[in-house]
Amino acid sequence: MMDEAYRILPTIVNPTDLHRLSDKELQELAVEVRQAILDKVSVTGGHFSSNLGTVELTVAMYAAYNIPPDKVVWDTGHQAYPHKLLTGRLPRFDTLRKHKGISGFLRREEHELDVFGAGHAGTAVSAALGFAVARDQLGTDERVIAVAGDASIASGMSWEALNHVGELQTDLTIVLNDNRMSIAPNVGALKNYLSKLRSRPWLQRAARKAKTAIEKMPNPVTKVAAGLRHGITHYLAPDETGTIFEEMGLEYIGPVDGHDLPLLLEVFRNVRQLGGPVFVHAITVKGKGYDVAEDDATKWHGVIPFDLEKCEMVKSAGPVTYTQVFGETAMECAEADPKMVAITAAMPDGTGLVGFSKKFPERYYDTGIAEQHAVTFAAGLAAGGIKPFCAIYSTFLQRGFDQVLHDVAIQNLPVRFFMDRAGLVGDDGATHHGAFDLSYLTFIPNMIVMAPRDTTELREMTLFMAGYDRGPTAVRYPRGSSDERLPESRTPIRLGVAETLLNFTGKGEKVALIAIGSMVGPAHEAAQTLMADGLDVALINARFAKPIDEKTILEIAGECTAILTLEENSLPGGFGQQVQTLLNKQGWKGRLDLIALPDHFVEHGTQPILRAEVGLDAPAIIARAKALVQQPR
Ligand SMILES: Cc1ncc(C[n+]2csc(CCOP(=O)(O)OP(=O)(O)O)c2C)c(N)n1
Repeated sequence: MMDEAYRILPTIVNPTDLHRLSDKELQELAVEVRQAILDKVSVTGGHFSSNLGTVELTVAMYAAYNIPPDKVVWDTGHQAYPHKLLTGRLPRFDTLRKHKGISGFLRREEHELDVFGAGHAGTAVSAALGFAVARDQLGTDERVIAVAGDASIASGMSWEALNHVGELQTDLTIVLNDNRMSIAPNVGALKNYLSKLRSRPWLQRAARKAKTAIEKMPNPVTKVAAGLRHGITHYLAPDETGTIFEEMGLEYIGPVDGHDLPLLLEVFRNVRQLGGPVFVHAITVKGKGYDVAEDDATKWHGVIPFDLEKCEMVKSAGPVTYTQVFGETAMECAEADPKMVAITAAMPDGTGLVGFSKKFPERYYDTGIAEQHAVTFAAGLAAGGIKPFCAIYSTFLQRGFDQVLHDVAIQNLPVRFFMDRAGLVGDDGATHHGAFDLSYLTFIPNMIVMAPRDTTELREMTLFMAGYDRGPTAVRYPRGSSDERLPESRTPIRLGVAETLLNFTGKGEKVALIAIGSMVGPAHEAAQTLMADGLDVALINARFAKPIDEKTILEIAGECTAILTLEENSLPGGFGQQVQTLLNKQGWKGRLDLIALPDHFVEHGTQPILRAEVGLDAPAIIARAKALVQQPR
């Protein structure tokens, strides 16, 4: 549908524009918002099923509240496309997740009503409480809402925040968007508890009854508020014990049908009047309104462009991915060793562990969005004599940094970390790039840190890690597949030993490329041009970021006066700086250039665009190498 075909949505620039609409027009608007998500995301790709589930919630909140100054903090932000559409971004929606286009998440730089950016889950309640307390400190009176999903609310941070909310008792509304799904089906005891709450009488029925009672009251505003506070919530289930949220000092309202717009409008208009912390439990359907997405919300969580009419998303087979190779090798390791177990933190599909979960269900653990727990759980398993494979994306392991250091490394426990999505991930942008793991892991004593040059090497490194029991090990690998142009000749993985892919030939000015992981491919490509242009190029595949192969590096340094290091990790604390320290220590007098990610947050865009933008592709390497050899010695 062309943008002109929407009647109301193009007239909405700010949420306050919703105030001039009748409830019937708001219904129509919700239909248009859902249609816009279908129309736009089927063309751009992006997060899909979560957004279809938040349409009515968003329309109702934005109609009932006064935004701005009222504030809504969205957890993670992958379900906030309705928010984007109701804040004037329909004309830019075709640029969703494209380079220089609008982000797939909330970003403060993008819009003033993206009041708090995110991408990692579990931050909304903390941030919203911060806004609420800032309001109290400053003496203003706006309302603050946090919207969190049922998987995000189970994360440790959310519970730390709820604990604090219950203590502070300030005015804050937490909306639980409960669709029973994480990316995969949700897990954990809290999920079971939420199911119990869902089985209570739904607010819809009670509200109608309460409404009749409230309507008889003389002062509508205060009485309705009072009615909700002391009527509906207790009216709902007078015989039942309080929910855990009530026990923690929050007013629990729900369960409420998160797609019943008239009811949601009623609820939010009333909740807005309530003081203190309020917890609204909305039941939604992930993928709502698009049958195939309702039926398989995991498949439709994040989509590539697809045929909207045929409901078909055709993923081309493509070369084998790192994720697949890890998944398969993990199963191979489990076959060989009954003590091996695998752990994911809510990412069974993304980490490649679905096959493992089916083949070895009793040796597979999904902790939910709980990276900190996942790491210390793995440490406990290792201390208890089990061999944990802990598969967490590079960006999400940042959450478990202290656990890696304090629980795993100090005790030198043989936990194996598998960090998918290392380097630039593409369309998800700054919150998801795995830009820092080589830095944040290599300065930890006892850690062994590797990066494979291709998928075959990932398999070999995984097998190496399975057999290494003397302490913690980690391997980081990029999103996607490996560079097919690399030579097939292999040397076995040995601790701290690099692989020499190209030796000096003695013809031309010498330059050595020392690359790690995903940069070996582009370095190899660049080397072909540099050699054709008359340079004598050596190429080292470093394999280990810790311990680095000092012997090989010093040998090569002894033969040349120009070295480039290459890594898809930020410069500070990364691989190149370790090489630099080593060469400085040895008093090497040559010319050194470190190619790495820049010291700023890289935005979203495809991986090739971003790699070119930050100078990590072959043309950039060629230019840097030529500039280096032209520098005076
Ligand atoms: C710290 C962290 N770990 C993992 C993820 C990956 N992730 C993105 S969305 C999501 C599921 C969120 O589920 P829920 O909060 O219930 O929201 P829904 O998508 O169901 O609306 C996960 C695991 C993340 N964004 N942040």
